[in-house]
Amino acid sequence: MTAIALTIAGSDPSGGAGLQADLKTFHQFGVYGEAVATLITVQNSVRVSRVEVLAAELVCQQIEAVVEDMPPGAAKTGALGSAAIVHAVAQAARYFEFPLVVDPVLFSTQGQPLLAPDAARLLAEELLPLAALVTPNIPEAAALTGIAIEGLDDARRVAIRLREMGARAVLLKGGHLPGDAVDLLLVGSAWHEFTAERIPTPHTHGTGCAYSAAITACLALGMALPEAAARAKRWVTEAIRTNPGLGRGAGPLNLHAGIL
Ligand code: PXL
Repeated sequence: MTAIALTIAGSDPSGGAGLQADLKTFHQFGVYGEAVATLITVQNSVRVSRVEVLAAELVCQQIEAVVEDMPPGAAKTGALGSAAIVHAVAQAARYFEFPLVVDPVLFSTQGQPLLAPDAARLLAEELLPLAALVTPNIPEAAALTGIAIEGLDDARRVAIRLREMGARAVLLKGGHLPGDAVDLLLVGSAWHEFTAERIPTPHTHGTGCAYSAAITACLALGMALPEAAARAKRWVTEAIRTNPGLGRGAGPLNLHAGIL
């Protein structure tokens, strides 16, 4: 049977992040990809110059259209743009019969807001309790919980807090901390740790998108969460290591990297 994965995310016309990165990642894992657009960005590897958020009701209709006809085996959210879209996605997700990965995108790689400030609180309240997995990086986890993260001990406390806020599992990505990129996965009361050496490169545009999309693809293929996350981490590390060096700023990963 064909495995299907759905992304609900923003458009990055440079193809390195957002729904374009998600679709390429699904494809690379041999999974058929569906994409619901939430917002359109104008950006390249140097700057984001415009963000146009779509009407929540248009997002809602897109979700209904694909889910009723070709329901995915797993779905993910990326940039959601507005409180109205967060609410609409949460309303739809109550009826999902497949796991939802929530990548709580707050900012673009260059730091432009991709979610309105009032919407971050709504995301925590309405979407986290529906998430099979939430995948924040350090700044996102700190913003969602209000807890500063200076090292792995803080990170563990924050992961526990995000579970208390309703996510069934938490993958806290430690790439913003100094040293190796250590990611903590908390599933139930079980901890898993994924460590990769830091790769010195400016070309990390869309890393979070590709990582959460790879996990979503693996879930659609029927893998359990720890295996899905471990595989996705190996793949995204290889994708950063072999990045094609495109663009004058923060360029994309190698989304053609082999599955390890
Ligand atoms: O990587 C976060 C992200 C998500 N969605 C869109 C983006 C970015 C980063 O630039 O452009 C559309």
